[in-house]
Amino acid sequence: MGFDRVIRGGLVATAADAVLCDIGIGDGRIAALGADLPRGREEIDAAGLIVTPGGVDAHCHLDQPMADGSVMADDFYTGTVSAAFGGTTTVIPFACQQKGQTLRAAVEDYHRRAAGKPVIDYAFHLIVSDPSEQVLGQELPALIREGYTSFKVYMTYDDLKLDDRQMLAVLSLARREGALTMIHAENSDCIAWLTERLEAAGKTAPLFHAASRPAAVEREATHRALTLAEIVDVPVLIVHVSGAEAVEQIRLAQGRGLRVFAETCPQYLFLTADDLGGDGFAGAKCICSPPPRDKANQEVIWSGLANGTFHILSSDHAPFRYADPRGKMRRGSTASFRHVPNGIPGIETRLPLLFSEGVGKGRIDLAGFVALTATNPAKLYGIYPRKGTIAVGADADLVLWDPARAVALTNAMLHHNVDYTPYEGMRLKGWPVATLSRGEIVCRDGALLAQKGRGRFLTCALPPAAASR
Ligand code: DUC
Ligand code: ZN
Ligand code: ZN
Repeated sequence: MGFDRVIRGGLVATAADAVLCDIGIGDGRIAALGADLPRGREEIDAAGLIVTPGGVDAHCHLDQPMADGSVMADDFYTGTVSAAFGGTTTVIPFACQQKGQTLRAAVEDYHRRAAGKPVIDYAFHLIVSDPSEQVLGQELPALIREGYTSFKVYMTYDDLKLDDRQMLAVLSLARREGALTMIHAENSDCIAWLTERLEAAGKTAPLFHAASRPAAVEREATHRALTLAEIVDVPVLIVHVSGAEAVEQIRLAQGRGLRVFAETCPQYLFLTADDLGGDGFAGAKCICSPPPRDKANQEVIWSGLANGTFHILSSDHAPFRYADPRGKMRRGSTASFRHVPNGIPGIETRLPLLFSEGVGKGRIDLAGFVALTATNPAKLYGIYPRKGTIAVGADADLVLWDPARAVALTNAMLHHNVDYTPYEGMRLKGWPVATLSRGEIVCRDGALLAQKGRGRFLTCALPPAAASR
């Protein structure tokens, strides 16, 4: 029995090593790895290219209903097409419970939103915003057992936040059920107080978003989140860590032997708070939370990627159009930063940015790149080894990189439905030239070859890292 496809002669990179070899693909899976494999029905010449596992973007927001009336620009079609062009083959967005809504209704609604649209495979995290007795006693345990094994909780945002007591209740359920809790760590009351003072002083421009959420706000909440997790004795993952002060808390806890996982995002490597101060309202394009910090903090984040503090790098793609009454300009171009939807697009640029500026500039090695962007997220969220690696039996989710391709990033070349990229004009070296999902070529040399809706929903196993001791 021959192979459906053979990828021939690429440098095949995993989180462990990189080897020049062929990849034989059959029935959507990797069937063989080795030198001089027999010819396949189709041959892909990968000489001079690097082959990595398809990226797993374990923190992105697609078509998520928003309580403030803003509307995300990307649905499960545009978002996954954009992801695929950027070398990502699995996305894990969030089924978000609105307060008063059952978790089950949130999940069902999110499946309806996804139906018939994704071009790559996808799983769901949950967002628990209303941990009622019914949710904690019945819905959440049932959903975890059905394969929704990770959920995010917020310490800020009025429509989503939990208080410490609710956090403890949710964390102890995670411990009992073996689920992984992702925590957005910012101190809500401090943000509200600072925002009021800034607005009273007329400081409402986008730049002041950063001043309303200084590093201390993130540091305190990170410390508190880790303390709550320690009290319950449960592993947690701190999401979108922005800088040195939160990193210090995480390293302290890790050094004390607590099982603390951490995620960061490209915006904390490539943007600073100054980017929120662009002409007029333009800084709104870079409003996200936590906000980008400064160059010194960027260096600390780079070190954390290299030294193992961080386990995953996700996009936190939260797509709002800029010149749009449903997006960043929801309340016009003179609105207070408080009314600007939080989030920036980045589902397509996540991997190219880290490949070029991380691997290309020697800040991380190729194995580290694969670990941070594919293998670790797959392991942390219970879809490994089907996803996140190149091994016999794994899904043939693969990316072919041309390490020599020079690209000047423009929004026009991206495939999301957002009218800007915060990285406009950046010069990168290295680009994904083909992406395969379950052995099918989804995109190649700028052309989309996938059928809408071909992506499959993945249930997640209990994450081994979240198992209680
Ligand atoms: N912050 C979040 O917590 N979620 C989406 C985007 C953002 O900036
Ligand atoms: Zn968040
Ligand atoms: Zn997010």
